[in-house]
Amino acid sequence: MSEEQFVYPVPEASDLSRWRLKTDLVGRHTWHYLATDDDPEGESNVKDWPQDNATKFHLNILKPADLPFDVPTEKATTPEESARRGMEFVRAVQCPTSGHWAGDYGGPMFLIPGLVISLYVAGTLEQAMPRVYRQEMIRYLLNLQHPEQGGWGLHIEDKSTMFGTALNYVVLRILGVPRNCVQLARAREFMAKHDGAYTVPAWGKFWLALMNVYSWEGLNPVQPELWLLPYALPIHPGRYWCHTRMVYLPMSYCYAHRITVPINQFIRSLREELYPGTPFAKVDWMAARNAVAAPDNYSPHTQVLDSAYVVLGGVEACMPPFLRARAVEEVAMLVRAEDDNTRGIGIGPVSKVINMVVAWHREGADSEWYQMHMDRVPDYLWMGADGLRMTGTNGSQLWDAAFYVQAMISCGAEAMALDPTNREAESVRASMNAALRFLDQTIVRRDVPNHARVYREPSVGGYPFSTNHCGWTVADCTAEGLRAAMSLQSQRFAPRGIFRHRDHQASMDLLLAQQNPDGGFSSYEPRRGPTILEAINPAEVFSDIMVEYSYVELTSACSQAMVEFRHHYPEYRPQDIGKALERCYQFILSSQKPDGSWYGSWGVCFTYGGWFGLEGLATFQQFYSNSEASRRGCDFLLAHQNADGGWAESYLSSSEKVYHGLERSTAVHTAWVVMGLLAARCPNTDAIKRAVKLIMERQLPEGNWPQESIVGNFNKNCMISYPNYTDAFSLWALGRFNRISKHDFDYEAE
Ligand code: LAN
Repeated sequence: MSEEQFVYPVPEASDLSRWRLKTDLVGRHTWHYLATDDDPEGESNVKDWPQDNATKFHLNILKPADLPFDVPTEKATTPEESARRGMEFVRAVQCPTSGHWAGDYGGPMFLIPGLVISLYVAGTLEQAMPRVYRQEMIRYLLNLQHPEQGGWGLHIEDKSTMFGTALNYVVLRILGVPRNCVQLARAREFMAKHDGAYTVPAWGKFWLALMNVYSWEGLNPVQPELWLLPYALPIHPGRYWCHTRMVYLPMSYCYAHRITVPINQFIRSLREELYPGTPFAKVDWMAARNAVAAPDNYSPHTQVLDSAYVVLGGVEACMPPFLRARAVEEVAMLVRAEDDNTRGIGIGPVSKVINMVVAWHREGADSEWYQMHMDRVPDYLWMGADGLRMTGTNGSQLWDAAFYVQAMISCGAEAMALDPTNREAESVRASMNAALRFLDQTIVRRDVPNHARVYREPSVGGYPFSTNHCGWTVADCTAEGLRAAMSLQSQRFAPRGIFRHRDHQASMDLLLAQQNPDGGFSSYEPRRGPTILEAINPAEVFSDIMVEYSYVELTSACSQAMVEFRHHYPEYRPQDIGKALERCYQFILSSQKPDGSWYGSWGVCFTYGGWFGLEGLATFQQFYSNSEASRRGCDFLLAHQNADGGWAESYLSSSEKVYHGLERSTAVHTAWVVMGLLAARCPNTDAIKRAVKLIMERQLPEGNWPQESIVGNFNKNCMISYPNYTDAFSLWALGRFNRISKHDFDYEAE
């Protein structure tokens, strides 16, 4: 490009002291920028709404003086003291209204584009995101541009990919960054190296088509008629993994209508920018359909998929209009049902924003339906020290709360709360009771209306990953929520009757109904379709997304919940639980790899899987001493212990499915392994002590633990942040270690 180039100044951070994180009773969080006496931009006024510690912490501006305790200058010298300090900090940043712990659930880099493009299409960008938000989003994206490669990846630690680069490029342009700045020139260079944006993967093609900078001709068919097929056919979309079907559902609506924004000067310019060297009019759209840039092509098309697309392409050319019309009505009905059932939140960030386009297209931006969506956009926005991002769900509220609760109980919260001489007793009680109320607000107590008709499972008794208003329940969230609720409710200081016995029993009923025929547990639903459907996985950048699978983590979590439940309710469905447990056991054994490891699908990676595998075996009284599987599981982990005493894994473990250690251990990976080894009653207590020492060394003076490498994963190839893991798991590992070391490592005495 011949234009003069300049470095676009990365926007300065807005005044961080003017941001507020608001949480309501059910744990919904939204970020607000407040006006000051001198500057009316923003809501309310800073004087009327003080900034709390949780907000300050998330913005990285919390000062020692803000904390309700004195920050020590020396590191803790005993694991007991380390745990006490950690708990003190955690209580200080618990959200005051809801009783949960908020956190940045960012990481994926393909979410902002969906949101910004949808809002642009509907003409509501400024309404949804006032100026400061847009500036903060630009800052975030420019902060995350790859320093050498010049683009963006699938997630924050990834190499540059076409998916990340083409889409975030368009976002920056929509947000007002001029084309002739150095940063965008570098992104264009990356795209040019990979044949221009027409090699963007399928979901990218979709977003670019909505923006009128990709031809709908360049997309493989996404036909709504599939929804009219008999459910008995394995290919029926109602059988896909819920996230996949909820994304393809509104996508098929947009495809059927070939929704696109009108062409204007800006779009014309984008068309030039995205396809350097090839004029837009000359792009071969038929060839583009299956063109995917090399760095993106994680799950290449199969022969089966390509052949299916040829057939579907032929069908599309002669689709009878009456059939299309009927299919579109069916799809619109399902989209509306999803929006109503989740109050506009949706199951996830991708389907939410495509549903938003559907609502706008059918009823307009002023409609109550579209405005319900607008109201829920802030639920997905998270303000951090490095700018504003979109999150992977509307938060990880329930999931994190369940871990914090279990961690604190294991650290001896009950004894602390009941000790009249302990100056922290009252604060511990208040914190735990607030968490109990949060769990009570979050359990789902009704099914979705007419659930089978809209391809939903029953939900009563389940816990969602985020909030009750989202309402999609997840098996291991139910398991962890149930464990946390049962143990909190039975703390001697807990208010009685927050949960009824029937609530816990309903959770167990739901779990029992969710076991797969192979004995394992999958994420949201029992598997509905055959795994062979993976042969038509169209997403290119993810794998194993077409149907549910059984996972060792979920199976282990559900087994642990069943064992604890049986302890509280020995009379309730003992036979069913016994049988279910036996099948879990078989699944956990069968999912172990020959080298003794377990692949973790939702955390990075073998340390996560290993923790759940060992913990799962321990629920069946299978330990290092009496179980070959447990022994091999421990030995695998021990063989990867770092010189510094801990463990750390790169995200490459998840995508490449082989162990990729990092030299510098992290507190989270180390804590997972410590818990696994303790559960297995591993006799190598030296290894465990060294690991605990590392966790203690990593603790910050305030009592919390720093963020290290990214530790969450989904669909094998994408990573996601779990900032609350550092404190929750470090504490949990310390708590469990302290109980054992108290007994001089006599595991039996525990
Ligand atoms: C999550 C987050 C939590 C996660 C666990 C509870 C940890 C897991 O044990 C079960 C699966 C679950 C619920 C899960 C499923 C997939 C999610 C929702 C995510 C990883 C968060 C984001 C991701 C979602 C699919 C992201 C949007 C991208 C698409 C490919 C649609």
